[in-house]
Amino acid sequence: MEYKKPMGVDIDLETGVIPGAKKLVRRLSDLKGYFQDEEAYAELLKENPVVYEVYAVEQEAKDGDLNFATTVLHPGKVGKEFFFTKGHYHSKADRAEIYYGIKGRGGMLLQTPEGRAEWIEMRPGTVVYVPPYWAHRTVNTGDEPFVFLAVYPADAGHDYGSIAEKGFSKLVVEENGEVRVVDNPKW
Ligand code: M6P
Ligand code: ZN
Repeated sequence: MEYKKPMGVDIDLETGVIPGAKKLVRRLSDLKGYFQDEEAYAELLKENPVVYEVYAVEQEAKDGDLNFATTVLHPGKVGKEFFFTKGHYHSKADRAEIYYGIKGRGGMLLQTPEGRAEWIEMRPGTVVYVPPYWAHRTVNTGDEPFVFLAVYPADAGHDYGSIAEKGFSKLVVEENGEVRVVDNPKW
């Protein structure tokens, strides 16, 4: 039997960086078609801000092993809609996931394949359980970076397809200075 070497790493709780992790950067241009307000999108695209960064420590995609990643989701809006991650189902749809809030404010939108959506607020210390089969997207509703940790099966995979096409049945927007979860008119 070959045993893998155990490890411990310290997440920088201010920046969300995991030393030695693989860094992925998503800019606004990577989220084409995701936001409702196309005019506001085109305007902000001139700056093409970084929307989020992911620091991932991933294993071979084998049953039983675990990956973990931090996400640093920057504050911002496209029109009324708060910045969010793309959101995905798992390629192996029955794989669950755990999120843990580290810094900033936001929440998670979850959705079943039938389009039933749930919104869960997250602050530092909040644990969110993503059950099997639920798509999940995080949203920054604050004015500082929203940082969280995710732990997920190494063989879960990311299925972006249907969310990229149709989005979620709910939107998270700012209306009169308040955070509102409203129906997606295009759903
Ligand atoms: C979390 C995890 C990652 C995911 C990342 C960004 O860190 O769920 O697996 O990649 O968020 O989310 P997305 O892939 O939907 O852009
Ligand atoms: Zn996931």
